[in-house]
Amino acid sequence: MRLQSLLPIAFLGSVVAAPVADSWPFGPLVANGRWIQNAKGQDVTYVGVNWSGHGEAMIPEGLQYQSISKIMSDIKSLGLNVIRLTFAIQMIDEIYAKGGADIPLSTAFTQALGATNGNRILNQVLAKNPQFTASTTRLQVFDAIAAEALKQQIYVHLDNHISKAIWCCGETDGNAWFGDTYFNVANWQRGLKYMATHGKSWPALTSIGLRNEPRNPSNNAAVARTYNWETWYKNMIPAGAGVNEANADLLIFYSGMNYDTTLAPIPTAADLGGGLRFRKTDFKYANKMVLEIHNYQTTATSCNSITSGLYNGGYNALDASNKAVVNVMPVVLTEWGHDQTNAEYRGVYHTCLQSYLGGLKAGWMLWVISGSYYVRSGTQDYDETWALYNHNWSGWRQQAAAMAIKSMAASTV
Ligand SMILES: *[C@@H]1O[C@H](CO)[C@@H](O)[C@H](O)[C@H]1NC(C)=O
Ligand SMILES: CC(=O)N[C@H]1CO[C@H](CO)[C@@H](O)[C@@H]1O
Repeated sequence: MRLQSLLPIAFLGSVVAAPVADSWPFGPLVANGRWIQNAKGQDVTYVGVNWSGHGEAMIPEGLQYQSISKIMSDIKSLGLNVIRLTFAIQMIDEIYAKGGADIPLSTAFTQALGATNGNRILNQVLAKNPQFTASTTRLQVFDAIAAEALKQQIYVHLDNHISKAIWCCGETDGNAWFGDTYFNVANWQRGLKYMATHGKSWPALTSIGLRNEPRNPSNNAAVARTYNWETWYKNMIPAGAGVNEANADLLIFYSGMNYDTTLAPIPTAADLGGGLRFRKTDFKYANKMVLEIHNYQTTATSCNSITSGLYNGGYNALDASNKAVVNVMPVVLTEWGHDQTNAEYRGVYHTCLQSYLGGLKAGWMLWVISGSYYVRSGTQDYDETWALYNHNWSGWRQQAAAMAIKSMAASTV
């Protein structure tokens, strides 16, 4: 653990303030029954936002508009305690292809936005974040975010969002399922291990999601034939084992099928096909396993229809009183969200999740903080109406909606 590995530094009389197990984040975090807990045995409920870094530039969004420290303090001001920081496997593939060297920001922006715009955005990033230079690498930006997260005591949850760095997610984007056009399984496992290992230098990093929103690769018949729970198990289990081997401190998040809207057979250890059943006690790192679910039933008119679907789709894992539940585990809603420009923050969907998750004291991460994207689906400086931030990341898009998130955070933790 960190304390032990840092002892030699202390004996050498270093004045460097080294992270120790008795300081925040009091890690490593563990899964104990339905709770995530810190090393002091206290329950930790994640409440946070997505912050993507898996787009074409493979650089966390918004840095041309705002400094990392201000973004973090704005997140903190809402009472949020975690960022879901997304990355693309392509970034790690490129690092391997260059013998371990990552690409500098100048190249990354030019490749993603073209020479003129890439250079312009780079200069804006350097103006807002003067700790960087044109030769700072993408991974060094992730490092800087993780360092700021430590400073402001915000947990970092890394998420492998996609393989090829593009807007996610669709059934025909080539990233849908294990073995799909861009979803090379060996590269994926390698990339996860790389980030888990690299993240050992980020004390704020407490967990990692193996893969965002597995889904039916509907334009790829050969791969679509393997779209089932058996294949899910045969891929997710080795990937999680690899992460645990690379960095035993991390919680490992398992997302389900149909865009991670269902993990139905997992809590009850139902037959997955091929004689397989998910039993957490089969794994020596069972105390690192967490389930993650997404929900976007934004037009629901009844709260019951949302909560019964959530319960049967995986939230029953929280329910130790349910005799059918074999795997009692933490469940985190790592994505949900809605338009931030209208009154949806007062609607059925939002208020339902607020009361359900608040009642369960179960964690969540809102999609999304990003007021705009460097580029999304071919449009540069794309405006994100679902974002907490306004377009230029200078303030909340709608004050009342942001305050609804703040009160939801307060009522969940
Ligand atoms: C940022 O956006 C806000 C809200 O739309 C606007 O009032 C402000 O002038 C913008 N700031 C800059 C520097 O463009
Ligand atoms: C910051 C951000 O946009 N994060 C991701 C949150 O989830 C959605 C849906 O998968 C992604 O598209 C976003 O990129």
